[in-house]
Amino acid sequence: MTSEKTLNSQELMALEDKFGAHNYHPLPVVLSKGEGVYVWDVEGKKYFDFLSAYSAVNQGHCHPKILKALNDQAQNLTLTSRAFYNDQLGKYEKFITDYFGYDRVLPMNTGVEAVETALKLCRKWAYEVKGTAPNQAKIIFASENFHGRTMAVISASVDPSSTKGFGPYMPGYQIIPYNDLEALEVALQDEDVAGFIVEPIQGEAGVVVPDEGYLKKAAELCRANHALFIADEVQTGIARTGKLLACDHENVKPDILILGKALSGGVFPVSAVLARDEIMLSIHPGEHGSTFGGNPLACAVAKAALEVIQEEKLAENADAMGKIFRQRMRGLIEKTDMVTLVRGKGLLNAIVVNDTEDSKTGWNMCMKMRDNGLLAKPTHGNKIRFAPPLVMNETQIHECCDIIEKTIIEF
Ligand code: IF1
Repeated sequence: MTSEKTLNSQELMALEDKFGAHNYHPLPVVLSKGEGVYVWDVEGKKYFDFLSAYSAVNQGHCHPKILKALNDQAQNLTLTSRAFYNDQLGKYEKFITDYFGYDRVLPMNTGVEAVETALKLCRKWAYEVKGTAPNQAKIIFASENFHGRTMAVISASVDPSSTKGFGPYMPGYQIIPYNDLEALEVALQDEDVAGFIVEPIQGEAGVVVPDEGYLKKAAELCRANHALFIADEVQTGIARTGKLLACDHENVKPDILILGKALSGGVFPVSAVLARDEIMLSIHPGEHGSTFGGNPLACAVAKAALEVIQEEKLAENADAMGKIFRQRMRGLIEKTDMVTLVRGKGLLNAIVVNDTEDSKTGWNMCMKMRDNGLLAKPTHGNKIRFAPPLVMNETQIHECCDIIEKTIIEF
C-alpha cells in the first residue's frame, strides 16, 4: 500500500511507471488541480492548460455549473442500464436533438464508441435502406485520420503506431487522401459505398485544415451517390473551432454527426451520435448499446455542458481569441526561423516547428514551455497543438503568447 503522506511528482510518476501499462509517454508534470484555464501540479506550480485534454475541457476545468449538475444528479441516481427507463434520458434526448437539429440521438460514452456506432449505423442503413447486398457495404476514410483506438477504427489508420501488431484488420474500408474531392468522387462510383467519414479538421495529423468548400462539396458528392456523409466532430465540435460545429463554417449538415469530449466539459465520458429517422431507425432493439450509454449522470452533465457553451458564448469567444492567437503566432514566425507555419480555426491551432517529424525539438520546446508555465504537447514530432479552454480572455491569450514567444525565441 502507498503511505498516506503526500507523494511528490517524482514518486507519483514512479508509481505509474511501476504499476501502469506503458501505453503513453506523458510530459513529466503531475497535475492535481484544475480551474478554468489553469491547472496546478502537486508541488503547487500553476500552468496555463493549452491542451484542454485534447479539446475535452472546452468549458474550462471543473466548471461550477457542470459540477453542480454532476453532484445534484449523483445524489439521486447514477446508472440504471437501459434495461429500464430513467427520468433523465428522454429529456436529454429532446434537448440535444433540438440543440443540433436532428431527429434522434444514440448515447454512448467515449469518442471511439460513438465512431464505432456511426460505422455500424452506416452499414445497417446501407443494407436496410439503400439495398446493398449483405456484407458488401464499404466505408471511405481519409488518410492520416484519427478516430480512436478500437480494432475497427485502427483498421482505417495509416499510422503504424496505431496499426502495427494489431492485425488482422476490418475489411470493407477504402482510404483516400484528405482534402481530395476528385479521389472522393472516384471512390463514390462504387455503388457499395455506404458512407464517407471525415474529421472537418484533422486534429492528430497536426491540425490540418482542408480547403474552403471541401466539406460542402464532399457532402454534396456523397448525397449525389446515395452515400452518407459522416462528420467526426469529437475534437472539432462543441465550439472548439469558433462555431458550434466545424461543419457550420460551411453550413454543412452531416447525415451522421459524432460528438464526444467536450460534450461533458471533461467531467464525465459522454459521447453521442445524431442522425435522422431513416438512418437511426435502421438499428432495432437489441442490436446495439452499452451499459453506461445514456446513464442519468451523463445526461445531466452533458445538458449542463451544452448550456454553458450557449450561455457563455464560447464559440464566439473561441473565434475572437483564435484570431488574436494566430496573429501573434504569425508575428513570431517573422522573428524566428524555428517556426514555419501556424494553422487552425477558432482555438484549435498548431504551429509547425522547423525540424523533421522524428526530431525532439517539438518535445523540447514543450518541456521549456512547461518550465515557463504553459502546458502543450507535440503531435507527430514537429507540430505543437495549441488548444486552450474556450473560456480564455484576451489578457490571458496575450500572456500565453508571450510565454510561447519567449520560449521559442530562446531556442
Ligand atoms: C488519447 C489523439 C487527439 C479524436 C477524434 C475520435 C476520438 C478522438 C477526432 C476518440 C480522440 C484523443 C484520444 C487521446 C488523444 C486525443 C487525440 F492524439 F489521440 F489523436 F485529440 F488528436 N475522433 N482523440 O480526436 O475519442 O475514444 O479517445 O474518447 O490519449 O488517445 P476517445
